[in-house]
Amino acid sequence: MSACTAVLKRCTSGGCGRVLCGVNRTLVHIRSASVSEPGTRRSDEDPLWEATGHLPFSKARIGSFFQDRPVLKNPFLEDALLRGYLRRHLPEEAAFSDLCAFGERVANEVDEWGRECEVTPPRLVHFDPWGRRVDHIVTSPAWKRMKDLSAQEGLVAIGYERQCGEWSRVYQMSKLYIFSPSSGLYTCPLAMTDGAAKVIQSIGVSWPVEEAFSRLTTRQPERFWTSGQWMTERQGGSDVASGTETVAVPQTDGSYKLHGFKWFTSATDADMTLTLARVQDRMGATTPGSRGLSLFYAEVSQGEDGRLRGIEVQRLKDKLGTRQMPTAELLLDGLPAHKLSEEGRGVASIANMLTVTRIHNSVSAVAAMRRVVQLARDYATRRTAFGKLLKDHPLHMQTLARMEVETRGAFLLLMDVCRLLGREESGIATQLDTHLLRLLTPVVKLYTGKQAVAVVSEGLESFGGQGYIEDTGLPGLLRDAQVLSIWEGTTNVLSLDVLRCVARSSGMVLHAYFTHVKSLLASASSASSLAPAVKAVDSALSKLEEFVQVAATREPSYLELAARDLSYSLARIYVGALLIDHACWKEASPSDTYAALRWCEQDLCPVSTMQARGCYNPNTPPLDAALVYDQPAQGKN
Ligand code: UCC
Repeated sequence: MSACTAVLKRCTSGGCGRVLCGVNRTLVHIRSASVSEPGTRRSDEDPLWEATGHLPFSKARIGSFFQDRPVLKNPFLEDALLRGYLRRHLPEEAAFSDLCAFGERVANEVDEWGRECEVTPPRLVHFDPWGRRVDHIVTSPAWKRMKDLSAQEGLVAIGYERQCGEWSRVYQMSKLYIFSPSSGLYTCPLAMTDGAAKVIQSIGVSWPVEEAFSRLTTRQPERFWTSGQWMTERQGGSDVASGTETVAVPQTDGSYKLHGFKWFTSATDADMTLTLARVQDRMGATTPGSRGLSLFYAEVSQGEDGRLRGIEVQRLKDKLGTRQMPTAELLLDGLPAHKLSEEGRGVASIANMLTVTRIHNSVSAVAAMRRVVQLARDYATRRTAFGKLLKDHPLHMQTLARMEVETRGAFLLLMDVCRLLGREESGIATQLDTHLLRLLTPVVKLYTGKQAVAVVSEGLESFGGQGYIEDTGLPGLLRDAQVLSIWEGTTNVLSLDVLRCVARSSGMVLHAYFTHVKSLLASASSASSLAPAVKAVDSALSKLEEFVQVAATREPSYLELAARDLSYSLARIYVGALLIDHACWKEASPSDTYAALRWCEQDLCPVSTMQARGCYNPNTPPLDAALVYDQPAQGKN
């Protein structure tokens, strides 16, 4: 007779009454029996029930199988490509061991804090108990710990200490990449902090931002500041030039007071911000458009009454994801500020910040892909279906392998942009490097932002229904990925930025691109195992050159319609060349070659494919619009 049947039998024969009398002992028994860990079997407790004679009338019997959860291991040690890339390029052994130790900390300590940030989101306290307006944004203890950790680990500082010379940005971004999916979105304030430090450095580290720069880049938690980047107003965040209403009123001491309404301010618990505003003249008039915008620095501080100086927090945003982080609507009501740029040079001055935050955005995107792949492959060693582990189902492995290829490609593109940024900041960038950095920054941001959603979504599916369950922590990965194609310029806005930099450089950025891809392919020409990949990239590059030649003779609207496909083509071809290059490295693995071959099987030049189909012809936009606004024909139901 099974233990279960025995219990049932005793219950129906009146034995349950005796259990009721022995309440205390039974409760103790139940509590200790219920703490078994998921995945452990509980058969050893069954004889106990029989021996004590206490019937578990209040104990639901829920079976003995529990699925093991996926386990996060050291994300640095688990990442063969990251380690290979760094072994190939990074000369510093110290950086390598720092990343290894940090990976251990992320897996064993930080990841739990990230979860705590998610389940304890920030809240806004408008009033104190006596009715005074205070506007306090209350964040979780874990969020505050993330700030201290960020300083201690030098997550911003590494980029400015430059201990690894031209590879310092690669080192810094590798650390952020390990941190990002466990950071509870603390990578967002760090992105803006890094961007602000970069802007200050490019303008000149002097009064009134000398102290701020040292705080943004310190490793001392008690001194560390984060920065906001308040660019979006109610008219929107893309067309900054016409959407910015905020005015700057000059003060007699040379400072300004800002008045305006910032509609999306991320990580609003920052200590300072960089923001745009229009300087008012004596008559109260301002200059419209981009030429009227200047860049301002403001500290976020409390007055003696406990209120924020010159700021009212209207409300916190209720968002799909990034819930760990406060995002607020702010009324600037006389916020004291200092002008940092020349008048009318606001957008150009904040562009350095955009470069850095777009790279950070890409770090988060690739890191999300990598994290979901790491968890999915671990889970595949624990989950059995149809008589075998998931890892032994070829179709499941094919799906994970496709995610892996996508992640590898995105990673190499990201690291190449970090390499270029590092070269520029070390003063050794060639003109080709500078052009490439300008062109590839919007490309890496738009491509990885989009791919992160696809890969993370696929990753969730690989957990079956559990991927859809909130307290596994998996759905948050997808929600947080969704913002990455929106923040810091949407896919279309960045595609237009690609066209803008092509036009402003008179095509020089494209010239640099073609030159560099050709040189990568040339050094791979003797690797026979990579021949199909080299051929595919070479042929796609020729098609891209042909497209550019044709497009140059057409109306600007032709290129505008092709902008998105062009950006995708730039990304796919470049990534193909990088994967080939990495696979040619003397210590490369067979998987590096396989990844390159697989990547190059896709359409590497969609802009040429679409051009051949007439997708950018003048008759297309009206047809697109007619399709979107399709109406039933008159007289029909
Ligand atoms: O999303 C937001 C908050 C998110 C929170 C932070 C997350 C960080 C990542 C976290 C990871 C975990 S804030 C809002 C996001 N909004 C944007 O990113 C703006 C999107 N719009 C654009 O990028 C547009 O292209 C604009 C605003 C730049 C276009 O403005 P204009 O005024 O029409 O621009 P112009 O006239 O084309 O350029 C003005 C000057 C030029 O310099 P000069 O005058 O010297 O020729 C341009 O060359 O700015 C220069 N410029 C640039 N330089 C413009 N864009 C760039 C650029 N990307 N790089 C270098």
